[in-house]
Amino acid sequence: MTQEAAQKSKRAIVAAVQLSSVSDLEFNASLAELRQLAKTLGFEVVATFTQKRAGFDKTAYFGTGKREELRLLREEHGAAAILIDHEISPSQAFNLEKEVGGEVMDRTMVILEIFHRHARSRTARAQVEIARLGYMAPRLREAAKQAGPKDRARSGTGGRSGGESHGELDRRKIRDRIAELQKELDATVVGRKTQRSRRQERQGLARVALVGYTNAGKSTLMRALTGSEALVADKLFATLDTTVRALHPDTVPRVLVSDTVGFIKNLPHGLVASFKSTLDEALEASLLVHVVDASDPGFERQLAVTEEVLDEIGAKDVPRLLVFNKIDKGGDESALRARFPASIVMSARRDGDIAKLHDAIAAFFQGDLVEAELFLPWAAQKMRGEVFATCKVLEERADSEGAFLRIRGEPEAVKRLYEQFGAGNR
Ligand SMILES: Nc1nc2c(ncn2[C@@H]2O[C@H](COP(=O)(O)OP(=O)(O)O)[C@@H](O)[C@H]2O)c(=O)[nH]1
Ligand SMILES: [Mg+2]
Repeated sequence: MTQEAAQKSKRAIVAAVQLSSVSDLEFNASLAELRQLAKTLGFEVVATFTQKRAGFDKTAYFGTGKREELRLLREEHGAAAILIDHEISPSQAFNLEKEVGGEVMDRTMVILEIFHRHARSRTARAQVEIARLGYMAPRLREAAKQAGPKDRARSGTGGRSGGESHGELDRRKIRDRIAELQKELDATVVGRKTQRSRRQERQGLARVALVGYTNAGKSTLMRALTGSEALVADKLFATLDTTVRALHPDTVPRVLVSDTVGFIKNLPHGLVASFKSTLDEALEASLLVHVVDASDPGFERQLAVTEEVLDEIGAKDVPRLLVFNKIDKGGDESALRARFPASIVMSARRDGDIAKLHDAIAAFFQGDLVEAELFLPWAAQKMRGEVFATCKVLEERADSEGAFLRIRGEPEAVKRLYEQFGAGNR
């Protein structure tokens, strides 16, 4: 419904009421996430506007004086949209829009719009459309009510649902359409059984999907891994299109990388099913690169939730590569390496790290990992870090002179270590 082209580089203000029960930390994290989501939709966030309040204003979410302030701020920045960090009622949105101007979108609408653009499979598209229609229905009702009985020509708040007319007719159409989609979904439950074979069929194609929470750095890594930086700079919307690109520099076999929506910390309850459906594409990958923001204090919970949901949608047996990103910003590098020895701890800001990730992905598909036996004398124990960082340690024994390690890794890395510490050098 929304015209993507029309939203190109639209300026937006992110706005929210902070209730007294909500800590600054929680409030700011949610705002940061909404800014990130807005960026995903192609908005340029020009300001953040907040008010502390005991409750939301029933009429228009913000209090009277604040509404006027927001109107001035919007005009000052020439912002086309106000993004509210809560789900607000149709009448609140309508009234706020009337006073402040521009288009008011609440958190739910922003997320639905992102899901809509990412839903690829038939199931996902049906699932997301049901959620969108369910969200739209009361808003159309409100718009029809506001327009009055005589003028029902304009419906849909803010003109974002262009094309709809005659509130009542629309409502009936929506009901019918939801029923139709639901039927389609029920039918595809059977189709799910064939999903496994579809996956096997595509296994010939080397496909990687990046999964993980919003803001973990998936899109950044996607760009770095596929060398599409220039393309993105030129074309603001590049990340919104079906993002499937080949690993760069080229590999044999050619590996295709795709980006996913990303888990959302503050996901409205009504959107859980549609979110999961957008992860469908993860099922078609032969490798899931699970990106975790190592600098986020809540990363452990996020990691666990991601794994749980992936299991739930049937991706349990898709191999994973765990990547702790943003280590330049924070996080305990050695603790992570010790706890997750098979993971990659890195920063998207370091070219060398990107190369390492690129090679690890390529190696997965090349299946050319080699094994070797090393002997690290006690005097060379400081090399342990490198061994664990570049290879998987399959076995480890120690004696009075040092440690004996059986490792598996990329030929290059193994060769380098073997030349120095090959068991024969003992
Ligand atoms: N410091 C630091 N910032 C990063 C790193 N990777 C990504 N970012 C930043 O984190 C933010 C979110 O990245 P993005 O790729 O959009 O995350 P996505 O939501 O997972 O796609 C952006 O501002 C990036 O520039 C990293 O390794 N270190
Ligand atoms: Mg992204």
